[in-house]
Amino acid sequence: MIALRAKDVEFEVTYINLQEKPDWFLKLSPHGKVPVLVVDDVPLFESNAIAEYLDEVVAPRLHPEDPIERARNRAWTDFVPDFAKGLSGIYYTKNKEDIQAGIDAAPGPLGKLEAALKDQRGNDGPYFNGDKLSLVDAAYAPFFQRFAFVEKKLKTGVLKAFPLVQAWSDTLLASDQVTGSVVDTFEDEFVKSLKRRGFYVGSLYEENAVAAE
Ligand SMILES: N[C@@H](CCC(=O)N[C@@H](CS)C(=O)NCC(=O)O)C(=O)O
Repeated sequence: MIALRAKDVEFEVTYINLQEKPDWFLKLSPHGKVPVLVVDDVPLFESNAIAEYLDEVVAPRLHPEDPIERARNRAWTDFVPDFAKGLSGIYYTKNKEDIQAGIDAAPGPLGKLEAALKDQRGNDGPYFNGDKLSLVDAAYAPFFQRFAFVEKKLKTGVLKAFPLVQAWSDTLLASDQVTGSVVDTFEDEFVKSLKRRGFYVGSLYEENAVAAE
């Protein structure tokens, strides 16, 4: 969605209830996962494959023009699952004690990302490649968004030790292309899913916990 918005493409969105996936969706999505982009009746799946397709067919180019830089951006996009696990390891936990284990593990992937931003990207930001949002930004942004929601409750401060990662996250969270990529109720929906899945952090949103703030 971020890439579509950055390219100003006209598109229609259908949100899927992942608890009750409709049959038509399961026919389109081989792994039963979102996102899926249907182009001329052909379903494309996997975020990165969709983003790469869009970048090939719709201007403006969001990947760097230079093949070496492009390969390095793709390599850092491949790191997203490790990075996402580093952050979600903090809040996808069933009890309070496991949150600490997540906090202890997060500096591993965050440290690698900090080093990439410091030594490898070759610019001062604020986006990964400089002054414009690119596909690597679009790949990381959703995970920074979710972490920012729970961080309001957990207040772990884990990003503070990684100032370049923190600054990158701040930039992405302030970008219209990122904030406009989700429905207005996204935070509420995310919190509902945390509660439904029985994660400890969900309990911090109970009526009393909110009122006690
Ligand atoms: N590697 C896939 C992962 C997609 C994914 O995990 N989607 C989640 C939502 S963020 C999903 O559809 N989960 C539903 C399920 O697994 O049943 C991609 O990047 O597109």
